[in-house]
Amino acid sequence: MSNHTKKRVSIVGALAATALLALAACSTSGGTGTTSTSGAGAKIIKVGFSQVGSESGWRAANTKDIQAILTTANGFDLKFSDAQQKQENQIQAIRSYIAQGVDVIAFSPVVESGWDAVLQEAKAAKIPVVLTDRAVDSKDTSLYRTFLGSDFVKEGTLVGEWVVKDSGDKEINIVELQGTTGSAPANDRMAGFKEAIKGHANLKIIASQTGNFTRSEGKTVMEGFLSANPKIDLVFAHNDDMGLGAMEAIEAAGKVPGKDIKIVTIDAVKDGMQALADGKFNFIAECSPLLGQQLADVIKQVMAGKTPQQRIVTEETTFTQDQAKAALPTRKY
Ligand code: GYE
Repeated sequence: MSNHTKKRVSIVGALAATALLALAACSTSGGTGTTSTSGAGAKIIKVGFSQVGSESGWRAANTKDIQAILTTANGFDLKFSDAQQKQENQIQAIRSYIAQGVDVIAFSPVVESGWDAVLQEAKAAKIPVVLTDRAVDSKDTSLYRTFLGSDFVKEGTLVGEWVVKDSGDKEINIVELQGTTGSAPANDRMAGFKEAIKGHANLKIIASQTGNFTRSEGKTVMEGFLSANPKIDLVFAHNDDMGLGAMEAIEAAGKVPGKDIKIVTIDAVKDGMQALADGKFNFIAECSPLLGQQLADVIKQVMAGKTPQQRIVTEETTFTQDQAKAALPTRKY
């Protein structure tokens, strides 16, 4: 976490002119660069990418960005697979990339634990691995070259701090819709949020359950929370999609989301930002899915025999209802 954040990737339009600007703005020298530095005739890099699934608006934007940047024109041959939120599918995909002899394997691990064996196999085959978006808990950090993605603890903390400020000394009953059990963002967001509200006895988490980062499960879990608890003041959802599901459940129960029951979330994808601008959500901590350019840069560094930073943290912000209204028109995802 000591490393400074890299420049936000969304600025890079992947056109030659902007690539030049981006290179000029880059603080490191001799960069392996963004797009066209490899030039014509350079070897195409075979990348095997195992995606978590298609569980959320965040994931859809992340997939789109990676596929738009790791193109043949940019020097990549991308092999992409969707694991449908199942670790066994990811392990199978990684083994198949090893068998195919790709140059680099990149993946976003659905859960944190249980990767050592397959990562050892990649290491034995001398195929470098890049973690994007989510972390693994392997003690042996030589099993991957870098981990690029957000600081999930910080996201949870930012949401918790907003709740502390917004609540004052009112008694607030909180329900928590957790992300996929065992995933880095669920573990870290929960930890950051709890730490932020610690010591505020008026803020109570009265129920927590996973909604697996999906809108439909978020809705079902919220329906259960509503029927079991007469007084719910606030929902902390680990992502926008589950918050949107909760919003539907609250409306169906005849209550007003954003007023009777406040909703705070993480991601800031379009639908979440719209709900915030409409006053149905109350606060969002941003988590950027635009990791494609950083991934492309890191892979080119690795292929050039360079050592990327061990941890690359994405830069992000937070949104109130007014800030969402202002940001929505120019939002990219
Ligand atoms: O917040 C959620 C998605 O890993 C950061 O996964 C990602 C999370 C994101 O399903 O919407």
